[in-house]
Amino acid sequence: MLSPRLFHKILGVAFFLFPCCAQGKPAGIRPPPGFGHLPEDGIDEGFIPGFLPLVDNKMEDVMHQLEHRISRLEGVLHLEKMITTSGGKIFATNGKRADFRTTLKKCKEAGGSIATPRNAGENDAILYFVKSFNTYAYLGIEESLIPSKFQLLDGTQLNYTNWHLNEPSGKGEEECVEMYTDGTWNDRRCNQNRLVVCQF
Ligand code: MAN
Ligand code: CA
Repeated sequence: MLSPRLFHKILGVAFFLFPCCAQGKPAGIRPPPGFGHLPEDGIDEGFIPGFLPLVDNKMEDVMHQLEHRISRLEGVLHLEKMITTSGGKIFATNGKRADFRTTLKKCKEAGGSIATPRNAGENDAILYFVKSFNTYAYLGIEESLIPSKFQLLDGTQLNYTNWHLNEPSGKGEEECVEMYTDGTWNDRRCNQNRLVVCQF
């Protein structure tokens, strides 16, 4: 999983390389006094024609270096089966088990949320971890106030489901949802230890 430390390291590098952005100012390097042109109001803002392309090239260089570094880090995380992607989402696991509440907390602490499949592709991405760790995983889905009616954690309706045959079966007794090793879902009590899978 992309740990907060790693994330902060990447941010740290970015802010180190772009100190201007860390202070919320637009990127740019001011040329020395006397080299600027005069804008409409006649006040010298210190612009040198032909200077910005140099800055742009440097920026592009730095961006490529960052992209290359991030893609190598992603390579390591893929190799270790800690991340996988689907669409724009990154799914990640720390390979550990936790109950539902602890999983929510762990994912939030890492800057993400519990894995919530919104389509078959995302379901497969989560299934990849469930299979490789041979451990069921809780999903970001819960029973609503209406027994056997499940919803996303923000209360919105499910547009995609993959229930196992004859599930959900708990009728108010099983408020969480776990993914089986075939990718199908079962409603289940929230106190089991399941693989922690987050999305970012
Ligand atoms: C157990 C639990 C239930 C599940 C049934 C299926 O009792 O995992 O959630 O519905 O098995 O037989
Ligand atoms: Ca069930």
